Amino acid sequence: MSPRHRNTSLGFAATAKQPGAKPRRDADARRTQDPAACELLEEAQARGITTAFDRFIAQQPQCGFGLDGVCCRVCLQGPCRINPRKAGMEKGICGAQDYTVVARNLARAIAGGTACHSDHGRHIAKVLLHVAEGEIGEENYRVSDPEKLRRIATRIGLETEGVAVADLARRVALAALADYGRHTDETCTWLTTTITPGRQTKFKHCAIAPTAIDRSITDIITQTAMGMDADPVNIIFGGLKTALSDYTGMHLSTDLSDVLFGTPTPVLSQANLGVIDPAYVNIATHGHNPTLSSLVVDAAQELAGEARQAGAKGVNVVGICCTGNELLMRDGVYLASNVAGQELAIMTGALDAMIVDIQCIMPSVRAVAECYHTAVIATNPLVKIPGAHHVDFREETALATAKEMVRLAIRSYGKRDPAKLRVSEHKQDVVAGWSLEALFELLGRIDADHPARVLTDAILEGEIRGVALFAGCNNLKVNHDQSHLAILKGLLANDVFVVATGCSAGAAAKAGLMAPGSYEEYGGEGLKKFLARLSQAGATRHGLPAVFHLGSCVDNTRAADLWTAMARELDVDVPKVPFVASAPEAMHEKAVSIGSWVVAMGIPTHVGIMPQIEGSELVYGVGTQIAHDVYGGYFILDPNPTTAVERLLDALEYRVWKLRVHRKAADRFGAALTAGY
Ligand code: NFS
Ligand code: SF4
Repeated sequence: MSPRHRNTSLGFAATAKQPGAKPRRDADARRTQDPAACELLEEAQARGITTAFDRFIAQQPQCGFGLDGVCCRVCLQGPCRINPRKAGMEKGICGAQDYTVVARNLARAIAGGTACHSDHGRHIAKVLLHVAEGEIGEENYRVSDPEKLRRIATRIGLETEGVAVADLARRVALAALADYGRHTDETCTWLTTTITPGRQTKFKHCAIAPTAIDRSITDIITQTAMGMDADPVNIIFGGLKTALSDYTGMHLSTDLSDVLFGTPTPVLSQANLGVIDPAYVNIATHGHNPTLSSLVVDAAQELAGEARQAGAKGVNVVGICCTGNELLMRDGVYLASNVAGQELAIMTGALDAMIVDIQCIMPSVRAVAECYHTAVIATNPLVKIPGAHHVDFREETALATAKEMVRLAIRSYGKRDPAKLRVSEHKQDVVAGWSLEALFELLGRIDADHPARVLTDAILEGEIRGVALFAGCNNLKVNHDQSHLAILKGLLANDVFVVATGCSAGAAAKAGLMAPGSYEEYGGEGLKKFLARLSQAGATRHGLPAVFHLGSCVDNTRAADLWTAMARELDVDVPKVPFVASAPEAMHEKAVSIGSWVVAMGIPTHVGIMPQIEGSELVYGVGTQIAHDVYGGYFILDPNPTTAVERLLDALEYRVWKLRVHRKAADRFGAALTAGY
């Protein structure tokens, strides 16, 4: 078994305890790699404003039972804290053992993540349905990519010939909604129609193919209640079924967002807090759902004149977290920050409003805003923040409501305190917008009929070593962005083709790893050669980046489509594809559910923050070893970026070596490549 790690031993808290360590406030610079965040943490110190960075330290030491996942609060007899080494504490009051409690907590985290993503997907599907039925006016939403709509319809087996766009949109939306509440035994449509036949069989054999998203969430909560399942392996299988529902909800969310808002194409923009320009009325959209933020962008354009009357140059919309990624991908909207920097955006003193929708919004933004003029506006009935404005955002009146919020920001602009301006100079150019379609267009310059083959050929010929997906959050247990950047740079220098989503993409963007031409600085010789070939094979509007921005967290399914396409091209199942994933700073329950389905799909998955499973050798072993035997994917749990790079490269090398050996054998004996898992 791998050595155990405690994140706190790596974090700042432990450093501060060393003899002679500087007092905690002066050491804030060591909490982040981001130069803009560093400046604003100093500003916070000067103004006596508390941030998440401070509260992390105040929380130390965190409870060991919680860190190990052995604290059970499932029933009111608890909390029961399990300690196998202490007589009388080996079991909870009901007799639940460490492995049951750890597996239960893990499965419930997967349920939480799945609920978040699938709620987001359901919302998008309902908007599409209401657009198709004419209940929402054109000024609010419309089908922006009818071609993608047709491709999706064909994929899920709908007749498209001679069917009008609105009718097709209605049928596709209804098919998506059916994946939420089916009562029969068929597997979710968005799962079966997007994965390899090998994965379909595997999921059926393990009985983890979900029939309905909502059902699998209810099932796992039931399965993990007091007095229900005590078998950790059965609980984990239940968790994986829920995680595959997560995949389903995410995939349909990405698909239908592309239909409504357009499939991203390469676009030039900028990232980091320096995009907040004091000459403009600045509005940050923060959260996840593009239905709100995309309308704020429209409203901002329409009301630029009113902003000018108020003395500003116009309205500047910037993004935070995944709604920022959605806008960056489609409209080239500036990305201000990933999740850890959300409070810091307010401390520039030039943010006039922060409009939030769902997920990853720290309640503290309101408290920080109290020291400034920034209006915090919550918009979702499930997200109310005491003291913040609340505007009920409804799709039928979306544009009107968005305008109302932009006007509020313009009024707020007039209340700025010049003495509090702390504008940052730090920003980097970014070329984003790499939907799978855009990526395939790029690869298709070399082989238009087989874009995925361009990647697999380059891997088999040794030009590049494989593909890596970077995903996930920031986690204040470690230095902000440090692990993202260290592992990204390590893999790039070793010729790995890298795609990124979510806050990991944010880290790459802010650090210049998505700047046009940045591959020349960060890529190893092979990767440079590969990307230069692509670049020269067609007219490039913007230079290619080192790291390709695939979108928000729900867009991790774009990466899944990529490894599925590579598997098809190689004529193998996913566990043989040289593809790895890494979430260097996983934080949210959503990261737990994503990591779980990525592993079930057959991908070696690094996580740089120890999940709360160390209290059970059994559960730890299932995730890191048994998963490999069953699914081909497994977790690499390693908070050390240097060894993480080595282990990810090893995983790629092993797969490439195996492919080459099998290919030789297949050529020699005329056999198929698909033997094994
Ligand atoms: Ni993903 Fe995006 Fe960021 Fe983590 Fe939160 S914003 S959905 S959960 S923190 S990557
Ligand atoms: Fe304790 Fe069992 Fe209740 Fe959990 S379910 S709190 S272990 S009695």
